[in-house]
Amino acid sequence: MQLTRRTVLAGLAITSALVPAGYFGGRKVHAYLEKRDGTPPQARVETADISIQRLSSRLRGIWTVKITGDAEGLYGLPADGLELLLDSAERGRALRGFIDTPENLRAPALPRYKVIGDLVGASPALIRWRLLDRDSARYAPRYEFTVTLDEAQATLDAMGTDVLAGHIQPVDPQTGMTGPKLGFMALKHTFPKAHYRIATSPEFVAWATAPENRLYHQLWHASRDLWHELSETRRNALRGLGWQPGPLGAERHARGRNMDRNGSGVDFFFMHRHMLTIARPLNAPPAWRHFPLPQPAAEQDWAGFARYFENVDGCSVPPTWLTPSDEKFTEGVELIKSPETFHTNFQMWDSRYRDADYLSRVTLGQFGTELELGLHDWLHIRWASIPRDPVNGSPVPAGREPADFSNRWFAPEYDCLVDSFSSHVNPLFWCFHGWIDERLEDWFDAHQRVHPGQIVRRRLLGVDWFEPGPWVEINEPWMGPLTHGCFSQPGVTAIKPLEKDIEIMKLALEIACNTDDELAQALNKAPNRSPYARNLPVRTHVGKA
Ligand SMILES: [Cu+2]
Repeated sequence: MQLTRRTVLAGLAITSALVPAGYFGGRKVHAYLEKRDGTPPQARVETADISIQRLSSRLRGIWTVKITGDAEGLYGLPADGLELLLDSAERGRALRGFIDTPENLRAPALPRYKVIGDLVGASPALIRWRLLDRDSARYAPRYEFTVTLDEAQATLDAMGTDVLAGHIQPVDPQTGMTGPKLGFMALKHTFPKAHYRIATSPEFVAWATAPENRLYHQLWHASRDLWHELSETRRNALRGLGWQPGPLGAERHARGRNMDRNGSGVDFFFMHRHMLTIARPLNAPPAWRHFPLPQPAAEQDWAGFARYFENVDGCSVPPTWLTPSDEKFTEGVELIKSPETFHTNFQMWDSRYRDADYLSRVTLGQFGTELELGLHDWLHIRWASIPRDPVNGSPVPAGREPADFSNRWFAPEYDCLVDSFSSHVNPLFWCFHGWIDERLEDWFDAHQRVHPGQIVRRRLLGVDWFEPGPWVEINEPWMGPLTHGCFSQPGVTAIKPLEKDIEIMKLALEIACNTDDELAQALNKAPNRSPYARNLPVRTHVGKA
């Protein structure tokens, strides 16, 4: 038959293909086909929504497994002491991992069972995955898991440890049929804080945790962080105690309008360099060369994944946490801790703040302010663990109230990085403040290269420093009132007795932090949120791409 336009159209009409096409038109055909059973929708890039991302972050890590029932244990593995690694990419919808003995999970050879599952439609009430058997012919499924992430158990446990409970069904590798159910439980390993991994000397701990040094560090930051929000009455009260940030009447706020033009960035660099000159002889942990990399994927490097979640070198990013009273804080912490932010921001800053081209264009004050309010705040948050009551270990997601000076917060265990009362007790503080301090030398070198001699070195209060000039805005960096004694610096009369100095600092903190001023309330909707958490990122892509 000759194919003419008429015969083709007639043929199409008979097979009915033309009827819906003509009837619905282009877009309607598409909708029609999508609705037809059995016709899969076109593939799209889809990212995990926020509930899946939060489920993933609870699943990710190392678990100890217990299997009960007729056949104890998994075929080919010992009955007791098995571990489960669970992993899911940041906005991924797949679940991967392994089950094997703790030794095999840390060895180069592929572990026996691989976890494979997806999180589409998953919730804490229902998570499913299969185990693929390395020793089977085609990496066939050998077990099917149906589990629940036990919310009640996690809430009951003071440490908030997650528990997975449910059942396993063995799959016959020959027939694909399932066998009788076995019971399954898994307990998540708690994340060991840096404090357990990075040794510090008793002298360092004694100095860092001394009440006067905790209060000094908190008040030094609070005064300059909150100054721009305080009423004149409160400012005068702080002036009366000598705790205004800078010279009387010419105070230098660190946040708020024009903070990059008042030289407060110089204060930031100098005070922390001064702290480092005290802490280094006490063997404070050394500076990071680079910011530590995010976790490796379990599927690619299971041993590295296990090392990361055991926090072997103390530098792993601790898990994020939910703060029910402050959703913006929850979201900001999640984003700052994410692997993507490491690549979009932290590694970019690591380059920019060593780049002579950038450094030679900025004054010390501009550089200090940019670094303090950006990278520095985010370093404190990225490497922070959920704040806990140091006496009973229970989580305090929103953190210590800034003017709560109950005894328990003075315990050495309280080293929360998002609270300036405790951050310098944490070993990681010295790793990243050491990194920040070394950028000052890069800044000096950059200026020497481009306009030699314009920055002149000097010693100030026992610290290697710089003369004021075209690139250094401030002659006398602010260290607190002369009467305080600033971290026991020599040559300054400290308030005696020490108890009086401590009480003055507590009073000054109450004035600065316990504010009911309308302006402060309006500017800061979560009044107790740490100043380190003032500039929080927000999620730009919610749920589906
Ligand atoms: Cu500090």
